[in-house]
Amino acid sequence: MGKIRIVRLSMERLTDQQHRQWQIDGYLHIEGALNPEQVALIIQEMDGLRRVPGYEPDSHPELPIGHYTWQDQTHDLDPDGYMDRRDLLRYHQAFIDLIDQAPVFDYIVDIMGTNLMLSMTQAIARPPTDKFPGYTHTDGGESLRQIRVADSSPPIAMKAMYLLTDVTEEDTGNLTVFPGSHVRQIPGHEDRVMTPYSPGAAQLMGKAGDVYLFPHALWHGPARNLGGVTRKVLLYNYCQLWVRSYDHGQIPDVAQKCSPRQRRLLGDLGYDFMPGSYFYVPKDQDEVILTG
Ligand SMILES: O=C(O)CCC(=O)C(=O)O
Repeated sequence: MGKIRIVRLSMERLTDQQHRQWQIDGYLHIEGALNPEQVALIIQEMDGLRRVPGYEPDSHPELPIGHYTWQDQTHDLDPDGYMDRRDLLRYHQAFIDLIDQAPVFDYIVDIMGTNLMLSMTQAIARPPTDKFPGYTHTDGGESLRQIRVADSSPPIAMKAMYLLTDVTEEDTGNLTVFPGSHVRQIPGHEDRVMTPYSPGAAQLMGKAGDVYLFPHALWHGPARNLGGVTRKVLLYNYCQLWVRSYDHGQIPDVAQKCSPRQRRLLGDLGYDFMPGSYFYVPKDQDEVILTG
């Protein structure tokens, strides 16, 4: 127990001011989370995904909304074209490393507690176009539009959005958020289509290597990109361990290449699944998460 406390002290914590901002606004902007070399490597690997098979959006009428199916390649092979690829870990160690990279993962543990898992990875490129109007939503489908935990509670699920390109002006594909909407529902949202231009929206700015943290219950989404540069981001989502991944039904094979902490974050509890497995967390949960 003493050892765990010492290690926990060596993990970074949010400042009191950041905690307050998380509670009140429902998002945090951490500058310089990735260094330029990491950003360059990730962009190179992301661009390379266009020519290899993977999970891409599929709007087949028989599939429920928001599903991705295994496809031969990305529809747009231009490195500056549109891309939306899920389940990234299989492609490169750089994507695995991001699962629990300090200090972002430390902050996520500070927010979520230690009983957490990784629920999704995604790479999105949004090229400049006047055809895409942007959109606004909560994550977690219908569910986290209805459930908003108290501001003093860890979220049920949250995400880290890593900027891989600079977004320093409005309408360049900015993440747009509705501050406070994670704890106070937006009145009348059922009767109108929320957009990045609805009253209360804030377009965030940032630099390549920065990360935004926000819970699934916060209304958010991409603004238009009317700039001159394709905006590229990675998304890493985390949920409470009793929830589940929405990239995998089972522990993915890539877990064999992962550290014990990364495997735990992929849902490997250290024993074969049996009914009740995710009800109480494994006895070594704190140790595995806090010691890496
Ligand atoms: O910014 C994007 O391209 C999509 C981000 C988003 O809507 C999300 O993270 O759910």
